[in-house]
Amino acid sequence: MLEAYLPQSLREWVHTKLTELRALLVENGILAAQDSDVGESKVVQDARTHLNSVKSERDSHKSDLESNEQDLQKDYGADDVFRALKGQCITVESGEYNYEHCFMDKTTQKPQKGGMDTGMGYFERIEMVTVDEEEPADGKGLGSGERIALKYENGAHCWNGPARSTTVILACAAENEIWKVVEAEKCVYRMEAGSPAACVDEPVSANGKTGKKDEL
Ligand code: MAN
Repeated sequence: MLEAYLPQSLREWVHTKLTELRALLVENGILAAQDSDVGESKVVQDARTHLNSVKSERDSHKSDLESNEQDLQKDYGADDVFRALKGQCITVESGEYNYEHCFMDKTTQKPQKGGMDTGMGYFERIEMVTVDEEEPADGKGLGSGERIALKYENGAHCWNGPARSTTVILACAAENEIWKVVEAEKCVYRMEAGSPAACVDEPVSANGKTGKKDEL
């Protein structure tokens, strides 16, 4: 290159200067060191590291975005009343078990004597059911009319039977509280529960009454 056309003395001077300049550029991360294993200058390596970290940040935002979008598609009931209760858990003792209901998440049977918990289903959907029951004096019952039912399915498999499932039927009450648990058929559970989230004006049933119970 250039050096070859110069007189010997100048050639040496230029060579020294070029070598110094190259060393300076390498030192400042602008040029890759010639014997570098990576073959990349420090600025290129830094840029690549930065790029990779921004990419992984982007990927995690993307998956957050997707799960939020999916969540927004889910049915959380009229006016999204169950969104605020999601993940909130209530428990009741019944027979040899404690039964837990975690709103919009899952139901669980926990032996009082210790041992393994049994999954009674994961939240699947909201349905409406018609009930007609004598209301106990303390008001802790479903009464009669249309009620919201939270369906939990695909729980632990029942020996010689179906996967456990739970229907949580809600009536309007001041507190979130499980009133009663029954195993209607083997491994098919029904919880009767009170919740302020059931005190909504909708839906209006065929007889024009709302899900609201009279005393509240
Ligand atoms: C456990 C409990 C019961 C269920 C039986 C079925 O004992 O989950 O509720 O009926 O298993 O084998």
